[in-house]
Amino acid sequence: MPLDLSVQLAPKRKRGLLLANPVMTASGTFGYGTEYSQVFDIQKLGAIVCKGTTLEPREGNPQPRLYETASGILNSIGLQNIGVKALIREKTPIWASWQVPVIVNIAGDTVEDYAQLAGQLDGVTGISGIEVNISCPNVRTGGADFGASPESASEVTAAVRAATSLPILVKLTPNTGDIVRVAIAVAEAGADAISLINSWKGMAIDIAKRRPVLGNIIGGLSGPAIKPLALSMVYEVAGAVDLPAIGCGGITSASDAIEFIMAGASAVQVGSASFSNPRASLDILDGIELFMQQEGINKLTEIIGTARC
Ligand code: RRO
Repeated sequence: MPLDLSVQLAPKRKRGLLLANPVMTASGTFGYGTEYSQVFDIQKLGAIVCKGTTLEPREGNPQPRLYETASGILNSIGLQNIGVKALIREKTPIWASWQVPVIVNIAGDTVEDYAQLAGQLDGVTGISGIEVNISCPNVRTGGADFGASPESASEVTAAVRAATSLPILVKLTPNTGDIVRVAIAVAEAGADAISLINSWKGMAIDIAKRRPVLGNIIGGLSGPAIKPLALSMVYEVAGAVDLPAIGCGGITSASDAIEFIMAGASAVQVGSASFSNPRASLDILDGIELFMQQEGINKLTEIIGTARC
């Protein structure tokens, strides 16, 4: 019997967001998908989430913007992106010919920015969903500020909900007092699924220069260093909210991905791992299939949340 790895990420929406498998790429680590299509067959993935997109193009933060840490990576890209108009003009016609669904990650300075972005993307062929980024640690205005409180997270989600009929994922920040309360607020405001987590605030200092390493001083930490932290947040959020959770944070192997799924995630996003192994997402998918074969599991949904106590 062929394995069924499919997952539904927007069960409450008419059009839904059905993925052939649970392996997605994390925003900001996979460009627009086109870059990696030269490297492996990206059509096999569950979904691709593109780089955070703003109303206007952005050049990003001063260099250096990346720094490797123990089991992790600090970034302060600062939302460098081509802007929504170029994205619609140049990228969506390519995505429209793909089998793999593409989800557009959006970020704004104001609630109105998010609503405008969602409105412009609504109905564009080649876009299967929107991921609302209320968790970028590297911008002066907006970003993680919106994800820090249930009230502002709810306001952004409601504005996006009102502006589009596309499925909405909301990506949460760990840099908040109570991520569960934020998750409940965005669920009530109309999110279809919750992605968690974005990077943790972090920094490094060059002791010879006696200066911060990153041009922006503080950045976001991702990679294996944050995996146990992300996993516990996914466990808690999945237990508190009746929406699909999408686990993200240091997933490098199939067993990492399966841990998140057993904690309650319906899907996973592979981020930093693609930097050291561009095929990491596909390797993880292959590993999940192998695990299912070895364990006699026919449907991936059978193992979602099975480690919950
Ligand atoms: O561009 C970035 O610096 C960035 C973004 Br938008 C984000 O959501 N998460 C992150 O770690 N970096």
